[in-house]
Amino acid sequence: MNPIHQLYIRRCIQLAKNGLGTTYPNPMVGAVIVHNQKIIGEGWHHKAGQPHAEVNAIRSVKDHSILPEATIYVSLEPCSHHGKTPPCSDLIIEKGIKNVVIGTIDPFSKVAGRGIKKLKNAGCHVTVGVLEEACHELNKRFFTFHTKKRPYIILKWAETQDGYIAPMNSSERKPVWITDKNSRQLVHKWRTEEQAILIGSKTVIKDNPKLTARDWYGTNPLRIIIASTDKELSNSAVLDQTTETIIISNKKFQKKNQANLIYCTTQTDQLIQGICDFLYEKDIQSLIIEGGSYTLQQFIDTDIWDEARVFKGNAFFREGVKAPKLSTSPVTITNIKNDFLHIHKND
Ligand code: AOF
Ligand code: ZN
Repeated sequence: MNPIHQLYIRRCIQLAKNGLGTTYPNPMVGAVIVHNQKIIGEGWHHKAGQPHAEVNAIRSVKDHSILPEATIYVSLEPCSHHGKTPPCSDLIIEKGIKNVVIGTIDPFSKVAGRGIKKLKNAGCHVTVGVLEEACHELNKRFFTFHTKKRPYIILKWAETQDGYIAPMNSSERKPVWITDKNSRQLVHKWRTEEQAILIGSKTVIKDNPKLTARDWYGTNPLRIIIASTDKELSNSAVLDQTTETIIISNKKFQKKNQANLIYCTTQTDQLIQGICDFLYEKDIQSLIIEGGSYTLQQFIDTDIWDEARVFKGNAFFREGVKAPKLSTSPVTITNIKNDFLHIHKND
């Protein structure tokens, strides 16, 4: 593969990452415009509803008269449809840009190759599949959502050296910390990167967490709680109505919807699949699950998860709540440098 193409697509990926956590339900996309081996324009997609990466890159070019001799590099196929914004492929054609280099195809059904077709039909020279794997990885949430019709699911927990996530009796309604302050801050950063966060009611009762990203700069994720009754959740921080919260159950609730609070009954006995279907309908593309052990294990046992991030603390509890077990699928551990294991499920 052409190393120059790879260089500029790598730059597109770098630019795209500026949108981590803010582009939902859109993907992160970066674009670079090159003329005579010099970058003359750059852009990325900031937020759904706002201009796409290609538009921002084209707008950043001072002299539009040289665009017909330039090459545009984009990490994702330029769109072909009228969504919240007009089609990028039309703009590329209109500006006379003849060379287009694309990282990967857009899996969104309204695009899915049509952008490439439009460009080719207009006489553009199109190269597709440069650093394809990296471009795919960049938008792992968006790709999983569109191909598997469910959110990208990250499991997160912290366990002691002897494999417990909580001590035997912790009835204080606050968490017993296994990890240090830095890892807690890292988790808050992670919360800003995902669209939603989910826990079971046992964790609400035991730890009374807020599930916000207060130790980091960014947006709080949508809170999702699996519960059976209203009583389980009374006087809980997750009901403070500061952030949108969904209470999800396979039983009927007495309560009516309130501000920032939605009660949802899944129609199915298969709770985990029901949750995924519900989140797909709501356009939620990513979910971080922060416990407890029972809830995490339900996702593992139904084999509906993509990634696990497991902290190992120094403590020994000797007894308590056992940590979940990743038993159903082969996995790859990709990150053992830091203080958490980064585990990816192999499909
Ligand atoms: C691109 N460049 O930077 C992005 C693209 O509602 P809209 O108009 O914002 O369209 C959203 C869809 O456009 C999104 O689902 C994805 O298929 C594509 N995103 N395409 O050419 C971009 N963000
Ligand atoms: Zn577009």
